[in-house]
Amino acid sequence: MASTARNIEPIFGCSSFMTLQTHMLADEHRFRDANGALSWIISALAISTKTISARLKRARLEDVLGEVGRDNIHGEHQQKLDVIANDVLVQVLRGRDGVAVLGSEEADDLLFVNTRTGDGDRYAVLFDPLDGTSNLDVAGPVGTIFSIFKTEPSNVDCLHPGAQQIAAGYVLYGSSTIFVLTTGAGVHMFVLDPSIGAYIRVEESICVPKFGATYSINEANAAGFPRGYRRYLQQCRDEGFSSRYVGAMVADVHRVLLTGGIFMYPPTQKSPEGKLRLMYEANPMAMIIEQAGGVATTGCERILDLRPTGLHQRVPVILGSPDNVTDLKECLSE
Ligand code: P6P
Repeated sequence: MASTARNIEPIFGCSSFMTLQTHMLADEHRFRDANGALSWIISALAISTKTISARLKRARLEDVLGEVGRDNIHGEHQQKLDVIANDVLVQVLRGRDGVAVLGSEEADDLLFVNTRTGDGDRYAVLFDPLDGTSNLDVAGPVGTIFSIFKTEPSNVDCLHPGAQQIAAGYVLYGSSTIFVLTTGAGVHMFVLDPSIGAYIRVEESICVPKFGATYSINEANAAGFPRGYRRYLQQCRDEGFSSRYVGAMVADVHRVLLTGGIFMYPPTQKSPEGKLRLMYEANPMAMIIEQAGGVATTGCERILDLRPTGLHQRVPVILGSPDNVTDLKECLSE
């Protein structure tokens, strides 16, 4: 008696149940010479960020909030969780064969972990292990940002323009833990299901809305902004925009990715070059926003075209919907 195939209920409300791991295995086929090294690195980022997410949720219970008592290379007070997140990422990533070089916001210099030449591709992984840590003590959102380049161990600086990134993304530790990834073929979003310990794909090929009536900027620095920014902000207020600013780039840019609008960190009196770092904040977020159809610029040039001068170089950052960035650039050019 032939059984009739009954309708199988969608799992997690998704008709095609896909984890981050199965997404990467399927994605590999796009790379002719894929040998799994990139998937193995994304897998390392997955297990690392699951570990970080768990530590964050227990931070106050385990008394790991607050400062370590020393500053990083940027003169910023290192938080205990900055160091914990950095150490988790370094320990897991250095164990993956394809990783040749690591660069972290929390480390002065590049870390060469596997200079063996010969078989297989080699990658540099640059990251901000925990971005927005001033939010930690008040249980606000924070994130991990990563940028992946192909490289040769012999190429000492590993500092390439962002347009050469092979992959980029971030993990937002907020009301849920969200992994957003691009490998150059669109932007895809995964949500951590703690009950099974897996990142489940919930959206593919995300597109930034063409326009959004929300701007995100630290207006406390307005006195030091170039005049065109102040003119644009007044225009937004006159047009009834909402202002949303969390103080964690991952959270503020994630809002732009999903609902449109514009995120800006302009030059300020305190940071004339801008505050955000090119290699592990601006570049990866620029790849994500451009892959989703948005615009990523310093106000003068495309972020992904910049030729880096150092691992911790700072740049002005504008990430947003095409129409919003066009309006801002008109104000900047007046
Ligand atoms: P401010 C966090 O310290 C960070 O690097 C980004 O995540 C965030 O967008 C920015 O700095 C916030 O800086 O000066 O507004 O506190």
